[in-house]
Amino acid sequence: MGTDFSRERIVPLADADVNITHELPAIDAEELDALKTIERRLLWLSTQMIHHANNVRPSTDKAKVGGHQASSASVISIITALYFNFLRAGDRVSIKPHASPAYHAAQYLLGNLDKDYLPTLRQYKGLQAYPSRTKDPDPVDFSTGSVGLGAVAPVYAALASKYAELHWGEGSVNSGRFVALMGDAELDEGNVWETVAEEAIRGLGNVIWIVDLNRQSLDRVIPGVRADRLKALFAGAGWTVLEAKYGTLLESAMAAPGGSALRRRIDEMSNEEYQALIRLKDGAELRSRISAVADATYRGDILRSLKSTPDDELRDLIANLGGHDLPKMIEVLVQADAVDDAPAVVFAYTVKGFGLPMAGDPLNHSQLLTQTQMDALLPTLGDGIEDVWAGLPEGSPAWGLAQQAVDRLTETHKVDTLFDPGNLPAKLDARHPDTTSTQEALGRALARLADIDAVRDRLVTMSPDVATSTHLSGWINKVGVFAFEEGPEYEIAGQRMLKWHPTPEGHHIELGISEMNLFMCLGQFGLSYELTGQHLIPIGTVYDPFVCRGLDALIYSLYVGSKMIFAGTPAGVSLSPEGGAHQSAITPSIGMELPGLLLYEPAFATELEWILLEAIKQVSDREHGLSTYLRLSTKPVDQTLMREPLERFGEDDLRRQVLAGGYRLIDRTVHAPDLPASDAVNIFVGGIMAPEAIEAAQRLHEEGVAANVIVTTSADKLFASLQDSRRALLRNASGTLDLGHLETLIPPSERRAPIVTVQDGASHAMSFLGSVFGVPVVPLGVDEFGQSGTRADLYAQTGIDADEIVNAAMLSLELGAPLRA
Ligand SMILES: Cc1ncc(C[n+]2csc(CCOP(=O)(O)OP(=O)(O)O)c2C)c(N)n1
Ligand SMILES: [Mg+2]
Repeated sequence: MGTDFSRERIVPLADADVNITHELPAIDAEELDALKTIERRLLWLSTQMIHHANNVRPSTDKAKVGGHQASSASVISIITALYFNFLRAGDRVSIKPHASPAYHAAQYLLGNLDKDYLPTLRQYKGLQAYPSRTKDPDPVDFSTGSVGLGAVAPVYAALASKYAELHWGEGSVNSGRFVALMGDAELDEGNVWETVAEEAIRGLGNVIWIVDLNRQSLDRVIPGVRADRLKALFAGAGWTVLEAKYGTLLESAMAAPGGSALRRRIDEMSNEEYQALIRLKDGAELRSRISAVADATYRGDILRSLKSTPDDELRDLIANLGGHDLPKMIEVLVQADAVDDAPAVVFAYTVKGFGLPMAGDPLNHSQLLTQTQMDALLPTLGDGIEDVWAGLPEGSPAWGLAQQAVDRLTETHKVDTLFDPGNLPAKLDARHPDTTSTQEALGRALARLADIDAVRDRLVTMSPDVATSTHLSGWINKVGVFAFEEGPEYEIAGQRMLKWHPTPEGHHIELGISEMNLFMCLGQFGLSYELTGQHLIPIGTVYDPFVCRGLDALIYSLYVGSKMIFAGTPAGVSLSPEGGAHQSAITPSIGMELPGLLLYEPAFATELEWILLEAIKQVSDREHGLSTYLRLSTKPVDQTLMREPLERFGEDDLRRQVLAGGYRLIDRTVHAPDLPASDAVNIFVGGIMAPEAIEAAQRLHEEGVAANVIVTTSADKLFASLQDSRRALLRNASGTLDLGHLETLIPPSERRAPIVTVQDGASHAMSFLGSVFGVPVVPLGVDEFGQSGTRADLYAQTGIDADEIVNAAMLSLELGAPLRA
């Protein structure tokens, strides 16, 4: 099993010596017996849940149901130790995806899950395939499923908890320790290491990771030396590394005469050899294989250490790993808990499928026991039960232990601090110059919010090393940078002087350049209300093209129901000379298509302010509110272009329209009343391309074409309101045909007009607009990988400048001619 790492090498780092001064827990024989009864019942129930779903429940569509008996079996002892001994109220736990049946079985024994749910694994509205905080019937703290993501989520939740405690004092949160039980192959995912190495979490003491080190993934037994390398990586990143390698039985054999040879032999053998050995049924053969070493003294010592173990007990001895040994697991968890100046990781050595006939089989990941095997298992695991779904017999010692766990886990510390959007000003009215960008406007809007105590209080910004280049300096100067302890103050000379002074009172979290970490952190801060009781409103900034680098974490965060705000900036090709690698094209679709997320792409500072205030309101509505993605730009835009529509509509109405997805900035009936409606064109323009669309419309008017310019602040909202009304029609045949906000944007008299869409993003994103009215659409946008250049160069190259908009309008009229004839 690879070379053993001595404690000395793993634990004491320069500054992280684990000084364990507390008493290790003494578990008496009675308690251990009761725990073992629970362990057996959990193994039975989780195996039975999967068996029932696959082999008993009628299959209606002949599809594979699936479930992972071996993965669950691997962590039964760890889950027993956690829920029936270690955990207490306020602890938040992430459970590896494939152990969902084991988790639900534990919740059943703790009275948090109705018995009726046990036969519903992977059934519609039943127990979900992987733990889900939004869909499972019992309480799940962290959803898992995409390996690696659920594993790191508790780290950022722990950071949110610590942030809240440092701002509002000890006892201000209802959360305790943050624990992740993860599969060892999850450590293959890069996002795990991005988190492990993240400076912002260094010193976070309330995090415990437990790695289920069964040395098997989906396809294979993982090569042996890996575990050592992994431990060294954690230690190098400042984590405290602990292990539960051997169980108490094996440890006492290793302490007996000849025992050091036995330890050496097991330590040095490959994972593959170890897995093969523990699958041997014949004890005599196992003895001869384990002692098959060339050196006679070495061989003699191994045999001596095993002398008192009869053949029929030898396999249990050799397979007695720490992760299946309750006293060992409880001991190591208490040690991990004592580490309060660094995250702790426990390597719990296990056998995949432990306790089942498939234990250690290299191909057991998706294996299922047969009915015959289940029948044979029941007498050994079922403790005489007749009902396969039976819980613990009332009054039994195991039942008593479960009741104690229920008492320990019952939350009594209530914290409920939801931000009241009534604290928001009706408007921000930050002072913006006549020409400014939406990115600068965000910076100024946040700096205004920093002056309002009740709002600043709940806001926390975060950025992966791009805070200054996304214009957060003004905000940071007012609210400070967050750190667990006060750091030195220095100034950064830049566009404007930036004070960089980390303190526990700061409101900006600076992350390393990891967009994964940004979206994981945003996601968990966006659940702080649910996980800690303290409502935090996270606002992130990230270069728009790099939203894609954190995309999986963004999707995860939305999947788990987080409510956050972020700005992707600068977006598109408008950052011009900064080049192709920094240009984003497909992000509008990401913003439009992800559930739970609203995409806004404003053109003007005033729009940005309204949208930001709305976004804060949205995240304060924990039931129905959505997250908001602001796709922004560094392009300077003439703000006076918005004056006329502001006057025409009045502030309230224009604001309503901006939030609903768009407004008519150029209205042919106002700006070209004499031109015939029969030849009208509707130009839908995404945010910052408004000036080009306005110029094109003016030229079209001169050429006798009645063009409208609809500034599309949110193609997402336009599509969503259309979808809502279509869905209502589909589901309730008596509804009326309604185009959502498009109903008022395009009056019936203009619905035959062809459409041009233009956006500093992929042309496809807004092209759906043609189908709404059944008219031709000529979509303009960024459909190629870019290069450096002036804005004019790049707009001309990609075909989104005023010339191309005029051409596209003429083409659309031609295409639409037969329709109008
Ligand atoms: C991101 C992602 N990639 C691939 C998978 C498919 N997958 C499911 S489990 C698994 C192996 C997991 O091994 P490990 O974490 O060691 O868990 P074990 O089953 O051994 O408990 C893989 C590759 C997944 N769920 N998520
Ligand atoms: Mg594994």
